[in-house]
Amino acid sequence: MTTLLAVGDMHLGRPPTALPEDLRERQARLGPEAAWRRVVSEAVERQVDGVLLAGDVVERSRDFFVAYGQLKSGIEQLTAAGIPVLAVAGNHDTHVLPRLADEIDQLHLLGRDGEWEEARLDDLTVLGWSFPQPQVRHNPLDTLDSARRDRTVIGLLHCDRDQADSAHAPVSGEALARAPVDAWLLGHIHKPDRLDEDRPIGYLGSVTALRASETGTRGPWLVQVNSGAIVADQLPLAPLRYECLEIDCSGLEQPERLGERVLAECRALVGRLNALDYQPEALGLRLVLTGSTALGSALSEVAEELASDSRSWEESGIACFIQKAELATAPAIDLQRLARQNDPCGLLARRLIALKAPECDEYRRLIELGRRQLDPVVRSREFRDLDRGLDDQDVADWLHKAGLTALNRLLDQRGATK
Ligand SMILES: [Mn+2]
Repeated sequence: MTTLLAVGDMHLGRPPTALPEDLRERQARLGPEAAWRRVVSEAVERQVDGVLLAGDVVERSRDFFVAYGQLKSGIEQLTAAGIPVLAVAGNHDTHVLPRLADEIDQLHLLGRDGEWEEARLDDLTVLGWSFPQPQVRHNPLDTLDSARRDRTVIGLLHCDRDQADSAHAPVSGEALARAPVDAWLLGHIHKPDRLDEDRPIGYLGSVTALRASETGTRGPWLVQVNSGAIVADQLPLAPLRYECLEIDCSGLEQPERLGERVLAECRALVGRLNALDYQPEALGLRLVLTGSTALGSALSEVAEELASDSRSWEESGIACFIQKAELATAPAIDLQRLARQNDPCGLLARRLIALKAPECDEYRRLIELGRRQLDPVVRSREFRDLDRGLDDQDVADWLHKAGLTALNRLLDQRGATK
């Protein structure tokens, strides 16, 4: 059996964002560098046959020295344990990764200058391609020799899947499936795929949360190849984790009691995390307040207060903090009854009802209008590197949340009977 540890977007040099003040001084233990240290120890402990890095290993060229120090010490430990390291360059580290590979002998860069390259690793062939310049508008698979290889082939590639207009090596899922490769381990998109098929093809994801929106399990993947059968499992090694936590506020009598509710939910979540083999050092909570409640804006004030508190608390060894709190409660009102009113509240109520009914014309109209507003935001420069693309459900959810907030405020202002 051959075992590999495959690492997605690491972005050495990028500080983790959205940390509360008191955790900022522990940044070095929560960012990509700490994730890399965990990856290295894990690889050594498991005595894997190789470590693969799927590009965007380094955030940007000016992180040359810091990345050099961090990569070198990890790679030295791996080399001492007899573990080779293979990497491809992505759009972030197009220039810096080859320079680092020139300085660090044991870092083997695959596919320099955009030429596909094969390397032998134990019983496997690893096939890789590196970004020759930060923007690549053609599909790198166009130049891949389609002949079948003798050994099991693992493809290592940084690319943008199913985004034909992308400047970051656009590749179709179909082309990946057609290639003479038994598993594709991809970098670029920070959200990991499931990789649970017989022939795993997909994104490894960021190795630790770099932004608060990168919720859920993050970490390297343990890839085991046994006479041609490939199994990939994600190891939740990330030192920093974000989770969405839904808090049902129905039945909450006073807004001040929200804190207790949050603590109870957080404790349950930490309990689940503690049952895993690895624990994060810090856990950022993105609260979503749901349920129906008559507390309205009083609840929203308390939620804002919780979110603006820039301190963390300790729960079973994990530093927990609230990164944001979003109000998605339904007013404790009868939407159907309100919808019969001939005023702004009635109009909002009718639209909220329509947003839950995809089969009606009004739903289509609202989605169309919403999309016109939201699409430019999603495509804007700031967000373009995130997982983009809005489906109808996303648009409906955004509109529904916004509509509910507006309705809550309106009813509050009027002191209307709810
Ligand atoms: Mn990238």
